[in-house]
Amino acid sequence: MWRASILTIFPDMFPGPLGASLAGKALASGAWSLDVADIRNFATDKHRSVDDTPAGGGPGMVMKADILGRAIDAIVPDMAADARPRYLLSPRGTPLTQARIEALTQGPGVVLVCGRFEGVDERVIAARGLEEVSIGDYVLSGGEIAAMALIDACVRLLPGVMGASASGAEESFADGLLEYPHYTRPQIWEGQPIPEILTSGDHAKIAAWRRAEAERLTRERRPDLWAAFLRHFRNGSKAG
Ligand code: 6GU
Repeated sequence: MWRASILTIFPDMFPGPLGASLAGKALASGAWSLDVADIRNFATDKHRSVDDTPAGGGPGMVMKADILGRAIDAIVPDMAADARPRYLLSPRGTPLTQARIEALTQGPGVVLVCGRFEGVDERVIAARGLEEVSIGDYVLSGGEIAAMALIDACVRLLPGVMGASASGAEESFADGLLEYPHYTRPQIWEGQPIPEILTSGDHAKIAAWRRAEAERLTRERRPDLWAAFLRHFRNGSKAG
């Protein structure tokens, strides 16, 4: 079973939204499993402190290598036997993409360390092989919400979770484009009709219209994706 292990100083935040909706149903039905460890349980002083002032001075606090190291060792007792990648959620990380999410769902799961404070002692990141990943170019107060976003993106791709809605194939990013616009009844809403072509019954024309709209939206909203699309899917080795 696909297993997500979370290390956090806010264990009460989980499962949170992952206990509801699609991910929650999949969790209840055994499509994936979640375990959450409280990093504070691995502190040794009477105040159970997990952070300390930064070496060299400066603002904020740094998560201690000894405490986090022990927490990781408890959750992953045999690193050689546990093939799950170990991620540190951090705005400093490399960006999470749909391709990375898809690759993760092909494996046995993931270990997620939620950073807090100004950062995590660099030595434990290196010694426990933590790969830093980010969910976007903005700063969250901690990695917990980012961890939930990562897990949600993975779980919906697990076998059986999306069921009949064989979506995957047509959604945003699947072919490097944003999704085309959607419409449903009523036929006219606030004076605006559904685009005529969608009610024409001509499936080839509908597919061509959707493709053109997906390309237009990608060009207008995401010039970065559009450039990558032109490189990969037109001039590159992959087929269109
Ligand atoms: Cl993964 N963590 C935090 N704390 N902030 C973020 C982030 C992660 N991704 C974007 N901002």
